[in-house]
Amino acid sequence: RQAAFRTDLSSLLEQVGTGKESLSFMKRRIRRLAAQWSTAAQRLDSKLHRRWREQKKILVHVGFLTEESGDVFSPKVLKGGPLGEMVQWADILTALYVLGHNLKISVSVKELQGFLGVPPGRGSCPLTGPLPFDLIYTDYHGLQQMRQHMGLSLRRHKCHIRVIDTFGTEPAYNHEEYATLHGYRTNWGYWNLNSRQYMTMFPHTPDNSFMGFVTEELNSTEKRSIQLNKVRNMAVVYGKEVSMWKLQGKERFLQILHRYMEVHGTVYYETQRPPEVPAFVKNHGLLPQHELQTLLRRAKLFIGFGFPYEGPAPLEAIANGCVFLQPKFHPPHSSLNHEFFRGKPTSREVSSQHPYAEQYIGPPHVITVDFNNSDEFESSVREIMRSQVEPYLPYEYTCEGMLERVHAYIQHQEFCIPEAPFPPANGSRAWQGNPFVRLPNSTLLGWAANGSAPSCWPPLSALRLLESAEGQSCVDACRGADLVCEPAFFRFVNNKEALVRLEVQCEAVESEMNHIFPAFSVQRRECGLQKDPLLFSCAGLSPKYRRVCPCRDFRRGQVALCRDCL
Ligand code: U2F
Repeated sequence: RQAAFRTDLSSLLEQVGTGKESLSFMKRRIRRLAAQWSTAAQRLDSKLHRRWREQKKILVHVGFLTEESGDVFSPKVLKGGPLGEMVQWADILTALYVLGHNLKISVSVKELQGFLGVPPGRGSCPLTGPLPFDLIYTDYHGLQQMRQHMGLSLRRHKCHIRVIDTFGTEPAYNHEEYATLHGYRTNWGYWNLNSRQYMTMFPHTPDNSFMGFVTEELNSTEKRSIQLNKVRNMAVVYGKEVSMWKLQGKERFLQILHRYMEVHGTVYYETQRPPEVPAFVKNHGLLPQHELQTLLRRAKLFIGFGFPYEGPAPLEAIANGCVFLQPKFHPPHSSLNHEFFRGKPTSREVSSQHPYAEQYIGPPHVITVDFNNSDEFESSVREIMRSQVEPYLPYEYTCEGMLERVHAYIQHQEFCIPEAPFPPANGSRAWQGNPFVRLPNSTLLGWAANGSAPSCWPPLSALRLLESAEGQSCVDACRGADLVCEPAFFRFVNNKEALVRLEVQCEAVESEMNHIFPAFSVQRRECGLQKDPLLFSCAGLSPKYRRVCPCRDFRRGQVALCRDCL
């Protein structure tokens, strides 16, 4: 069946259900953004030239909202607790629905069992028949619940699963045996999925797929009126919960800020003003999303104190014409040195409160400074007050951008058919000679487009082969060449021909289970190829090795997609 774009969200709203504050928050958001989604659907439809798209049967099981997982989030919705996850799930549901798929939504184990056709009361009874869905979107809690209630059959069906995973899971943590043997085992990882089945909130490591969420977009009239109504000396502090105001040394820079600006906050409180919030701060209490937007439209500056990490609010502030001022982390925060990231299945180093804002947006919208340096802090505040900054929203965070990306994933990502090893064992015609060619930019090697290139998504024409420096990951090596690492291409560069083309001297070529491979050591003339495709990792790095990196081009403002990816 063909999927047809939907612009009326009323039946989605009915499907979302009631009885939890989190669901009410999600429904308010869906309603508020309905008009934007509808315009985006029409635009994407014509961009794709009304192309035929297959309608998929999709189950969305939101594990963290189930009673069985403890549902710690719902009671905190009106009390300053995390809303980022709710924002993202609301947007995922809307995107799938607007794209025209056949959707079932579950927020309890009972509903999950009902949809999967597992008889109630026979919790561990495996699902025997075929899976009644093409795709299941869930989270780590949901995966656990499916393991309990689908039993052995989970293994058979897991290629249909997509795991919404805010901070991401790196391949070394996902591979059960490897994680156990090499100290990467955490409470979350080790599901042996294809790492691209994990879908993140921001484009962290490209080993995972970037799902994202949306931010409200302004039309030109709104943008003009914002420019007219900006209050030059108005700052809003990022942090809706008191604990976010406990940053060490905060008094000092709040005082500096207060010397220049009127400081506003949206901190939740019950009866009394929290002592952590200085008296000069105009605290509005926790605001509904649309009122926060109104506040941000007047403000000039949105300032972070270092927590929460990587939330949606800075994008909303920047989209409403604020400058986001945030602390640089030196050394970077990670699962090795910070409580919040401890036990998360990633080694990613977080260089500031919001690395996406820092790396993908940057000045003049985002200013990242060392908050311990009072002079630098003060001059940034002064500079921001003088600057003229337009509202800005990266395309990938617009409704159209999210629809485009999710559409591409649904139509092209395929994890159920095993990817054939490459080069093929029997030396087929596709593999004659060395398929790598030098591209005009002399450091780049690409794949010779000779018509017999194996089929793949992203298309192989996007492949660019690079080597990293010692101690550098492929994430950084590709980024340094204005490209992104593409894990789907590892199988095409995990071979001797790629090493030959990179002019590597190998005394021996080992094939090993090691998340650093393919890689080589110049000094020791050792080369290593990857034995287990599950361990292909853009994120992996080692001071001893240079990585062999499969990079690709990307669309400006839509890093998840290459030029020929749509
Ligand atoms: C992030 O979660 P948070 O909920 O702490 O992220 P925020 O950036 O604060 O914003 C979430 C939403 O809260 C809304 C705002 C954002 O869309 O519009 N909001 C509001 O409605 N009223 C207010 O007064 C203030 C904000 C992240 F998303 C999670 O994944 C992490 O778990 C968490 C911890 O790092 O940070």
